[in-house]
Amino acid sequence: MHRRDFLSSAAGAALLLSSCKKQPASCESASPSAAVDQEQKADVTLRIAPVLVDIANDHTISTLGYNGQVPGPLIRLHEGVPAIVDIFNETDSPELVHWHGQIVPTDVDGALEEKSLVVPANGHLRYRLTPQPSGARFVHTHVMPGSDLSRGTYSGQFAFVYIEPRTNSGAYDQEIFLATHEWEPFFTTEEEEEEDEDSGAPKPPPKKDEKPNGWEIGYQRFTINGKTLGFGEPIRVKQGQRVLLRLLNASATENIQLALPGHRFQIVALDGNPVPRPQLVDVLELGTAERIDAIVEMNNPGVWILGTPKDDDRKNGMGIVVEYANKTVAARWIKPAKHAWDYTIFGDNRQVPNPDETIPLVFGKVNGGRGGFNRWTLNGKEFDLKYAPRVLQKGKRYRLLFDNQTDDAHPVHLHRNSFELTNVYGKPTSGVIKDVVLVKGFKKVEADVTPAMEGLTLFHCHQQLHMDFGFKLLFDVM
Ligand SMILES: [Cu+2]
Repeated sequence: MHRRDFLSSAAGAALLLSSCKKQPASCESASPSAAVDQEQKADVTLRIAPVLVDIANDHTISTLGYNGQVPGPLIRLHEGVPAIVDIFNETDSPELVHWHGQIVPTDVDGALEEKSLVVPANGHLRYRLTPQPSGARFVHTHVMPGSDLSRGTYSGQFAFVYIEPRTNSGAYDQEIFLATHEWEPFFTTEEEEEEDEDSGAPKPPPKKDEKPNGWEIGYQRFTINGKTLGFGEPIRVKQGQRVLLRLLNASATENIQLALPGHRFQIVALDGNPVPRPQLVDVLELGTAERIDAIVEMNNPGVWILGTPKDDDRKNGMGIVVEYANKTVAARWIKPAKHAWDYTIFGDNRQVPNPDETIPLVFGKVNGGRGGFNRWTLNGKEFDLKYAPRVLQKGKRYRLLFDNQTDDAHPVHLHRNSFELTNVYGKPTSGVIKDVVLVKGFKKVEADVTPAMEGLTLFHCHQQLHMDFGFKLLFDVM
């Protein structure tokens, strides 16, 4: 055993021992790393290291990734079956590996604010985690890069995690994992236009003494599974097949739409959780870190582009070719009709229980001015570790009232829990279980959460620039 192996596992054990002393009853379920045998073979091994990604014939990206590839390897785990995880950090900076969408103890969740175990620079970390719940999850770095656009979620540190359910679900002929990501980020003062302006409430007039909007992020290259449109293998299908697409928006900052001309998507799960009412849609929308499982019936032979409706972004790579057998024509794109994504069409009309408590969360923005960073506030406050966490009681039902008083869309994420959407833009709903919800400018969403596990729980906007500059809040579940 290397000395630093010993140090990292000793640090983990110490952390767990101290939490065990306080709460002996929860010790067993919350002790993923306490008794990990260092000799046993790991179920998952991640190596964080520099990687070169050929995203086009003539274009290579230099970034950080998992196991020398972007996306990292597909990780398949079984719900409720403990897995030993080995993480090797071959970089000179400490790293955090976050298991997004899983209900796991704080020490392995991979968030600094939750005091999770850190993967030391040029070091190693080993722990055990029990995957839950089943469905499409993912793993990504949780480092806060601030103004350094080479690190955090701007890098290639992301990989699919699929947690196999205890009972199998759904019939399909092919299962395809697709992750979107953008490259070569740069600072710009141009504001991103929203695709479906019709869903936005009228903007209040700007205040007289307000500074102009601060930095936004633009990108030069766009990829699906690390390749620009037309580079790399197409998705090969046969007429009559039912193809299950498991889509992930692995962007640092972009919310995206995707369409496949001549075909419709049957949405079967959002953020890995089956929806009460699967529905057919023409255009998918994915906020940063959102996942969609969609079945496409291949009944329109030809060669098509699955891509973003934004022409510039598609020309710069955001798409992948879908090719029917024995079809060799040029890939076709047809612009889809404008489309407003509506989470509630997948929900049902069940009366949801009244919450034990409601928690208003007002999103605010302080413009940074040209050459400055906008600051983001929750209930008027920028995140600061010095504030005491907001205490929640395990097992109680809380209603989070997201009130977006900014002109930006925010894909907000709650760690170590899933929530149930109960009201979206004024429409009541139920049964849609998610861990990220995209709250558009000047809109309101309500979501209920019943915390399942004790410990610190981070809430934040998943837009990297927003979470880096204030848009975070810490809960503590007792
Ligand atoms: Cu945000």
